[in-house]
Amino acid sequence: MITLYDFDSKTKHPWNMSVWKARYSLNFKNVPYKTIWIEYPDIEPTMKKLGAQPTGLRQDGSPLYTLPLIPRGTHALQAAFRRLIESNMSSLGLLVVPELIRKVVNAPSAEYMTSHYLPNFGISDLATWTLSEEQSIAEWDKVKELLGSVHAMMKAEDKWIMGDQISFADFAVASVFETIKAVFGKDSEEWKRVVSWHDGRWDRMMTELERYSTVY
Ligand SMILES: N[C@@H](CCC(=O)N[C@@H](CS)C(=O)NCC(=O)O)C(=O)O
Repeated sequence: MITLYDFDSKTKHPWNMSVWKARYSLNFKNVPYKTIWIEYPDIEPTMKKLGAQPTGLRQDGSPLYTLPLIPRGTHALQAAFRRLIESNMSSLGLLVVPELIRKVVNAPSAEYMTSHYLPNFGISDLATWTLSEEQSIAEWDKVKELLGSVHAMMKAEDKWIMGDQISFADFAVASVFETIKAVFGKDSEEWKRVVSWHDGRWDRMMTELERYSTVY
């Protein structure tokens, strides 16, 4: 049986968009798997023990080990689409990372994210840091713009990015929504606003995808 390594949290609900893509794919393909929950500082030792390779390099040149962990090939088109989404995630990062640290993740991951992620956003002290109303609107606008670029690639009647055909690209987009939902909550203003964007396309998509979002 496949083991899917995911990030643990206080909510005991998966929040990480990278891992959500893998979960959606496994559920969609009906591949049996079991989730194992770990903390950020445990990724590297766990992967080394399993003999898994690092997925990239940190800025200082040292190897970077990341989740999800289950080796898998991906079609070039899907990979390009995923890169489009991921290369434009800095606004979402600024909106969600501080909230993840404050509310969602457990202490070991909160510490890890504080030292490894917050400096990328220029945040030195989360206790005193807040995002102004104006900044928040501007950052959400950028997230909307990114999703709008996906919406613009699709015809109004298309249910999925490839038209009638569901694909990994849909899971990559839905995973972004899963992170927003996990961080702000499904009753939050933030969630209700984002799923209503682009004529309710995302609300329909997330409702359709509920059947592939079970956490095993
Ligand atoms: N290319 C990978 C990227 C995965 C990735 O960047 N994971 C991050 C969390 S979003 C991670 O595990 N980071 C570990 C760290 O920062 O030490 C994918 O999307 O599958």
